[in-house]
Amino acid sequence: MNVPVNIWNREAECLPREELCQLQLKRLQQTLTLVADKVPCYQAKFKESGFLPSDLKSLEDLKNLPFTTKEDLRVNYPYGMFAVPMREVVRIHSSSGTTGKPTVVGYTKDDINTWTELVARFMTAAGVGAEDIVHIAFGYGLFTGAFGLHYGSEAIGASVIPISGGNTDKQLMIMQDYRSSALVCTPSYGLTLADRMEKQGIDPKSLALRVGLFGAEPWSEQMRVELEQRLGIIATDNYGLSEIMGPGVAGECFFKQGMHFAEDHFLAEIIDPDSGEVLPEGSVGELVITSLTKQAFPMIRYRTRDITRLNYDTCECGRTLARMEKTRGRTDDMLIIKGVNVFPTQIEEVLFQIEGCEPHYQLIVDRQNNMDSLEIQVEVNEHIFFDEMKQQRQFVVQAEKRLATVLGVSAKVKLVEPSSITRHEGKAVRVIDRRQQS
Ligand code: DLL
Repeated sequence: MNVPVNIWNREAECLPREELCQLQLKRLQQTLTLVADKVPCYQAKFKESGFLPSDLKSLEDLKNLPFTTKEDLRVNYPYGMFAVPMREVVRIHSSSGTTGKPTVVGYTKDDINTWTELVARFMTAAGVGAEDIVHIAFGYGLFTGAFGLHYGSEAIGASVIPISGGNTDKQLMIMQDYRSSALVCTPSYGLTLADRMEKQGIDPKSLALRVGLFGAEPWSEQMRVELEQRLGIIATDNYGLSEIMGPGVAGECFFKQGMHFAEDHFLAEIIDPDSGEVLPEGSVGELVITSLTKQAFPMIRYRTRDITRLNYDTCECGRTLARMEKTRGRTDDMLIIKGVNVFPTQIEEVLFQIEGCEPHYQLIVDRQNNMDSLEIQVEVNEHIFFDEMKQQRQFVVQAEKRLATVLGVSAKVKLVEPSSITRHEGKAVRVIDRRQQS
């Protein structure tokens, strides 16, 4: 592809690997010294493992350090893992888990500056620039999505529309009238916007929209195609998590060949989620992240639970930073149905390939008589839903057959009326697991 390559911070994003590793080692030593000095949780962990920050001589030595988990954050709720006094903290965010207390994270002024820089990087990589009008449809609040993208947009000089989440009709009115050119939201909300546009007879070509920056939840390549076609945009993926910073940890450039990981600020490892062993380069496994420059809330070997793979080849765009493959989902979202591991994104990929299937689905997992069952509720277009029983039956048989081949486990497909599955403004809720309730 012959396209102009815009790079926000060429020096940092195109560093030769050797220099990058040297920088990582220096920053890692600084971070370890900081947490050993200031954070009781790490003092205890290091003591237990007999580790001193001065023991770290190379990046490989990191594997000798214990992991940090969400449980550590819960135990130290709310501010126990902060490495600076509260007077230096200028912002607090938190991530709402499905159970228990949220995790609380803090930022110093410098942390906010780093965050801004890293979001500006991936937005530039996706092709957003000063002339863009960025429509931020993430909810502003404790969730990091909206603020992160907001700072990044302002840094690159784009015009921000901080519309926040919800009120889909108003979103569309503003998108039309204010000429929004870059859309920021979850991919599932992107589809909700596309649905509503179709219902209202809005032609995507009549809009100024040209690029989408989607993140905060897993989505398949098929979903990308759907978003690109129905919104008339290029759809890019970006990844992050509040415990590490929020958005800006990794993001795709317009070549869409994996998300460039901000390796000068975060060190990535891929581990076997069961044994905790570091896996060789190119393996699929759980992503573990160590922050290298964070001041208020440094994280050492944080287990993200996200399953992915890293590619260290230089990208066509010239960036040398490793690229993170689209995550297949979190280890805790992975369903184990009759002993077979299934990610919702695998199901999504199959469904989207079937004609007449709407991109809205929900998975209901249950257990009866000690037997797991998986029901997939799928919205189909009106033509199929109100069609003869025979044709509906054919659709179901075809879907069940394809799913059984791809997943290796049988699932029951249930067709549901268009628009009947609850839409969420933020992250989609794909799975209802009734096994925990029984
Ligand atoms: O979702 C941060 C974010 C906001 C990222 C906006 C990108 C855009 P949390 O609410 O803490 O933070 O959720 C983090 O969401 O561990 C992943 O499981 C999932 N996730 C985030 N981005 C992606 C993505 C924000 N692009 C958790 N693909 C992470 C798949 C994602 N999963």
